[in-house]
Amino acid sequence: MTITITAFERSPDRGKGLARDMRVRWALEEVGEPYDVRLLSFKAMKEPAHLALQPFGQIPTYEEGGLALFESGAIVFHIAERHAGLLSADANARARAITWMFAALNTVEPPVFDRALTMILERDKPWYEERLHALEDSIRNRLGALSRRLGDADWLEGEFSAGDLLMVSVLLRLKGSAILDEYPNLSAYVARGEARPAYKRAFDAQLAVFTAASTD
Ligand code: GTB
Repeated sequence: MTITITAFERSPDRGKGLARDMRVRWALEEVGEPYDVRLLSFKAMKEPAHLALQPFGQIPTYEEGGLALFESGAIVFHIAERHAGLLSADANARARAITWMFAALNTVEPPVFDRALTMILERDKPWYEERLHALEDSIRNRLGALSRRLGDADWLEGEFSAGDLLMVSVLLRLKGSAILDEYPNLSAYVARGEARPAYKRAFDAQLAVFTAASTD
């Protein structure tokens, strides 16, 4: 059954791989599933055809036969459940990896994403510096705990899992920032994720979309 996902026709990140289709592409590459991509303009994302798939008018979505999913975390979980390679066969190890998936999206991503949004949307506001510092404090709080837990391990729970895939995807938003550099083991963790062949294939595929759109 052909898998089709949606992505930005022209990603505002200019191909840096920060949009959330990247984590879905990466998961599909990890498990070796081919996929098609339907590219959407911002306008098309708000039209009924897409809203029927994604009620909030966002990317990514995932379609396979009669199944249509939205929410990148749910999509990665679905892929990990259906295919070997992202969740252990051992029930406890699997449950721990799923816990890290939730931790990535519910505990670490919110302040990381809010910081990025604040830097884009609130730079001219009188509260900008104060809000940025508060968000950076929250991020440090999360990264400090994550760094202590990871220690010198390669991955969060033994083998690479969907938990690592989502955690690295979230941390990548901080790449190049002084904050991530404060935690050398997390910087190395992110670099290990990026060095995975599946990550590179996914990254190149989304970059090719941006490059093609730029030469139109
Ligand atoms: N919780 C949902 C999920 O995980 O799937 C959130 C999906 C979401 O935020 N989608 C964004 C979107 O469609 C794209 S990824 N936005 C358009 C809209 O809401 O109208 C978020 C994103 C956007 C842009 C960048 N960037 O330019 O760097 C990075 C990430």
